[in-house]
Amino acid sequence: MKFFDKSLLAMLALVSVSAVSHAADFKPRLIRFGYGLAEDSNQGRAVKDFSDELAKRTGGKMKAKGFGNASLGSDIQMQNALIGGAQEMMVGSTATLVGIVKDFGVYDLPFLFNNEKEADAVLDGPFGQKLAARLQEKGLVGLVYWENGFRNLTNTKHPIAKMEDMKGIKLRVMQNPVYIDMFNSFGANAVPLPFSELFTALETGTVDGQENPVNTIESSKFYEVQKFLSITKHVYSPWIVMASKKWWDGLSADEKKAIQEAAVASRDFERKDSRAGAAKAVDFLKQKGMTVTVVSDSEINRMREKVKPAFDKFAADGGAPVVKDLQAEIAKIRK
Ligand code: TK8
Repeated sequence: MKFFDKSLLAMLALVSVSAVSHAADFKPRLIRFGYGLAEDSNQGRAVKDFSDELAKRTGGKMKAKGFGNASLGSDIQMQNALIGGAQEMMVGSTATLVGIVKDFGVYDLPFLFNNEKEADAVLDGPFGQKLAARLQEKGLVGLVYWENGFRNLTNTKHPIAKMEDMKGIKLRVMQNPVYIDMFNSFGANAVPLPFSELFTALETGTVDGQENPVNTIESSKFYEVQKFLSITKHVYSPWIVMASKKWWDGLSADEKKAIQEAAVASRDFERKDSRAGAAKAVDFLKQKGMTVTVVSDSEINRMREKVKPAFDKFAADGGAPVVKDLQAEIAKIRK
């Protein structure tokens, strides 16, 4: 009996030692994951999904807590908090990264992608990965791209069916020169503002309109303060999930792997969720009283022509190589 006890103990000890030596290296960690949209949005649901996926992979040791509604700050404020190491993770528009890596403006050039499939291929392929990797030297780790989506216009003044209808509309755009040039060239008065100030700006009439994917127009309740929706799909807008490089460098290899895997899983979840939501959003917005105008292909082509100088300006400002790379990549995908 005594012998049995001892050998059992020894065996247990051996088992537990080997279990420890094979166990992945996870520390208990709380990740503050900030985002700009409502909790009940495609962005909020995907942050929740990331958090579940990460807990699953780390036996609950690594926890990501979502902070929605820009409660940790606007996209740009959060980028800076990540760089400084005061916040661990965020998701936001690639468009707001132009102050850090100017070439991110390339995704904002209008009418680049014909559909989501092309966007996925570019973003997940070598082009998107190479551009994301350039954030590292600036203190950010770009993990995956999520879908924000094709952007459409809303305003309070009148239906917009053609470029001329934008004349004089005070239109909030993201803080990004490509957007400013694009909408000014269409005849609108582009007003750059952080997303976190947008609802109030629309409500108080500081601006007449804005442009965002239909999912966001729904989840941010812009239908409460906007009457007219025009389907223009002028830009396919990506979101990018990022981590603070300062923080990332202190993680074990296992921890990094778990985050990367959870990020990829959340990306697949988010794209499905966003696409399902976008398919239903226009009907929802009509029910809420919005007047919807589908801008014709011939009017879109006129906009495409009109906006060429904005393309040329981006290229002349040092963007030429990245535009060329992206166009070559798109051409490859279309073949
Ligand atoms: C949310 C923003 C938003 C973007 C915008 O923080 O600013 O209009 O489309 O999704 O990143």
